[in-house]
Amino acid sequence: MRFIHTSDIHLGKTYRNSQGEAERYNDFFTCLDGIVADAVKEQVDAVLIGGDLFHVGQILPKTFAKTIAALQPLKDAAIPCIAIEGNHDWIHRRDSISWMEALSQMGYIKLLRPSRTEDGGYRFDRFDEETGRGGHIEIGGVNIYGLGYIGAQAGSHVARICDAVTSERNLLLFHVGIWTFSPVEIGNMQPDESHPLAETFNYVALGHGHKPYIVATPEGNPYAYNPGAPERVNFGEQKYAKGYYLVTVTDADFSAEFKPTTPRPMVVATVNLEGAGNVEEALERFTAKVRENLPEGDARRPLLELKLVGKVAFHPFELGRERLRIAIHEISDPLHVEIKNHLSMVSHSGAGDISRKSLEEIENEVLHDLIKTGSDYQGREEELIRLSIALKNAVQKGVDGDELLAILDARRD
Ligand SMILES: [Mn+2]
Repeated sequence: MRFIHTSDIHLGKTYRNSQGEAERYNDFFTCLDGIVADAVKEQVDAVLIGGDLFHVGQILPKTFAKTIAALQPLKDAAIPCIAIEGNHDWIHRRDSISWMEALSQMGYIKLLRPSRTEDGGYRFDRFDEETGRGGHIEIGGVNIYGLGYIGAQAGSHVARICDAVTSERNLLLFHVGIWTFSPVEIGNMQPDESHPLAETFNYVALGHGHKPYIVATPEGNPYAYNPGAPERVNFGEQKYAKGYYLVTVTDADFSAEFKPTTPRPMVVATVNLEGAGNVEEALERFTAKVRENLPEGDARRPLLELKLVGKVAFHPFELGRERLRIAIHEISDPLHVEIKNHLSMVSHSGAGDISRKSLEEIENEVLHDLIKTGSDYQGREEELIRLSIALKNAVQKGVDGDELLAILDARRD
């Protein structure tokens, strides 16, 4: 029995209101197309998706149509695609059917989701092809159980999950991160909480963190595999290995081979303009730094995130976004650029005393003054400033409402 284990495809993700919006939107489908083509070529027995097939719960109709087109070759080749919901696919409205459920009812995926018993236990009902529902399916002698995303308390559910499984040669699809491996802030569990899964499951197919990793028991037996996102979803993922696992099962042995994918080039660079005397000099240094960071040997237009730091002798506002964009386009043709201007100005106040105030410091002071005028907020200024800035950064990146709510939820007691 052989299967592909992938996760966190994030279909529907793009940079809104960016000139590269349409091309970036297609990247994630191209990535899925490649994995599907490999599955058909390798004639695997199943494709497993560990959650976050979609970037948001409410997708555009065209995203749904393109997903069906991407999954069609699997359906034609009779390769079952088994999926769970991630935090990004979660739909909160109980009265409407989710896109994932629709895909399952239409036979494009087999969406696994457990039921709960009255006393809080788990029940994995056999998957029903007619309704497209269930929590367990057997393929080639491997018992596949699907759990999806169960939130921040995942670790405390492990015993109940294992109690619900009595079969042999078991695999669990679980959208959760393991601390020490996963840089995701929300929805992780401790390794100690996770290790007991190895007693019931031969292979835990993880999703959630976009960086690949393998978790082993304290005795050194690997049992949980996170393939990461096969495309670079967010800035910060430029150094992660990108790919999926091709897993071969022989008796009770699950052997996972990491197969690399080809994500779009992503560059994150800090440009230090310390001491630049005027805007022309700063632009020259900026252009040189960008040039040396541009990827080579890849014809695809890169994604750039550039952070400007240092004390300069002119007003940082002179280096506006448009001016920087023009400078970049003289040497490169990026698909999308994000610029973080953290420049501060050398100011001469008093008798030769050089003091500086960065944009960040000014922002902090303004927020501090605003927040402390509310008596309910007094004493919590630092926490609320951090939250405000996290939300501002997220809004500037164009993240969706669901993710903004997740940032707020994570800070809530
Ligand atoms: Mn994800």
